[in-house]
Amino acid sequence: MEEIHVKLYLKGKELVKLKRYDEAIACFNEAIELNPGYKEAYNERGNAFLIMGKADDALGSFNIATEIDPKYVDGWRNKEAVYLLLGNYEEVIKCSDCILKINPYGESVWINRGCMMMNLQRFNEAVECFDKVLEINPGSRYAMGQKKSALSHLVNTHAREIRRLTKKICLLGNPAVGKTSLIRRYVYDVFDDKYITTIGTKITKKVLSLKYRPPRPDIILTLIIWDMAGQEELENLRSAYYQGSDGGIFVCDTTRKETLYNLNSWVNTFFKITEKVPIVFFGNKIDLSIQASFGDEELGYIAKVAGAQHYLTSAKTGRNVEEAFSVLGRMILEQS
Ligand SMILES: Nc1nc2c(ncn2[C@@H]2O[C@H](COP(=O)(O)OP(=O)(O)O)[C@@H](O)[C@H]2O)c(=O)[nH]1
Ligand SMILES: [Mg+2]
Repeated sequence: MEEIHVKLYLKGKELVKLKRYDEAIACFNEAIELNPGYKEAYNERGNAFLIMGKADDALGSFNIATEIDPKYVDGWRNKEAVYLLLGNYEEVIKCSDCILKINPYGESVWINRGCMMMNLQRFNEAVECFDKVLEINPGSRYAMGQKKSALSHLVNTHAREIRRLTKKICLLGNPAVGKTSLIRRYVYDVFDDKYITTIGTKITKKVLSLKYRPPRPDIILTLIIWDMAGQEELENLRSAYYQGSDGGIFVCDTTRKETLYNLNSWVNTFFKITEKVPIVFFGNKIDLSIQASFGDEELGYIAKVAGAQHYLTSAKTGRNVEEAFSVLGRMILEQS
């Protein structure tokens, strides 16, 4: 016979699957009332809050879970994910420290920590992390590549003045316009798959090296690209997702006119959360020109009204993808 609090916990998990988050949270609350030390219930309640976009409440739940059991790795992982979502990278590192205290041989934890150090431009520490990975798994090509890249950053710093910047951009637009495909086309360096399941968001990075004529220093720009994993419809999640963005890419599908007309409403909700940051419009799937329902002129008009540049792109053939992303990168730099 399962105890009542366990039953409530399992029911809560089922309700989360059905996207009935409020009811799920009520179940977890009841389970916690019956068993105040129920760390798993706190953890799942945190996940439910997170899916609803309530990052602070989620953090509160995960905090209690790790207070109940400081060796509760799932709780630390989720806390790490919230901080990543909020862009608080220092706290992300603190969480990974705690996870590594519990399990010093977690290869993926060291990899993530190394990537985070790269983003914070703490290249010495990044090298240490990738060395750890190589200690655990001497054959890791990924770690070898990352270590080499961290070392080259260290060497280059001494050779010539370089500015390093990290900027966050979001891709927005109706479901199925090609946001995920565009990112995949543009970025090969998958930053961290782990976070998809927890927060419905995928984060990838692309490092751009921009050369300028001296005395202007060259710039190494790390774009952290945020992609919603099919959660576009979740209003609450969006504000957490948009927070702290330095630029936005608004994507429509040239074979579906309604996706063009929706661009403005995506821009409006975005600018409610962020400051006025640079934006670019992509008219994607241009390879399907036979099925096109609008073209450059219409996209150009709507972009102009919003004060954005525009590109016709194809994630399938790669047409204009690199250029369009780079233009946004340069626009962000002009502003910083
Ligand atoms: N022909 C063509 N298909 C595309 C292009 N970009 C995306 N797709 C397809 O459109 C569908 C939705 O793409 P996805 O990237 O998941 O869209 P998202 O929901 O905006 O992230 C998938 O079947 C893709 O293969 C493109 O440029 N050309
Ligand atoms: Mg997608």
